Amino acid sequence: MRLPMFAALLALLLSACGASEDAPSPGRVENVWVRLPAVDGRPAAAYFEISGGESGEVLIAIDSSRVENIELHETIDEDGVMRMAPIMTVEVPPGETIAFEPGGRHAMLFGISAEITPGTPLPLDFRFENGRDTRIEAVTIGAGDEAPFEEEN
Ligand SMILES: [Cu+2]
Repeated sequence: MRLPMFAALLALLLSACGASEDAPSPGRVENVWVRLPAVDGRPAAAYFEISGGESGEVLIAIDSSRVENIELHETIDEDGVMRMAPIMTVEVPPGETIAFEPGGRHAMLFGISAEITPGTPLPLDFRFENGRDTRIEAVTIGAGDEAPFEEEN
């Protein structure tokens, strides 16, 4: 009678171990902030950091109920002329962090709700290729305000 019980317990323990191996810790989105436009109707820009976790992450989109359209952009230096180009996906390798920061990659927010003023949290839904969604309340600041998070590089 005792042996089947032991076997059942062992099976339970093994399946618990298996579960943790199948689900490596996911990446994270941190330090999310939005600089609102100086003039109403202009786009805002969002900045953040994404870590890849143990398995790596692929960011495919950002949505918000308060913004009509959000695009991912990179900044390209073409013979000293800076211009923006859309990027479709952002691949974050395991253990690495990719920063979206002023002068580099950023998310462009077109048609932002007029109710969002500096200091109003703005919900952003980060969508990943593996089907995971993460909602973050971004910190919003005015056009001339200082960035709210220290840059760590
Ligand atoms: Cu842009």
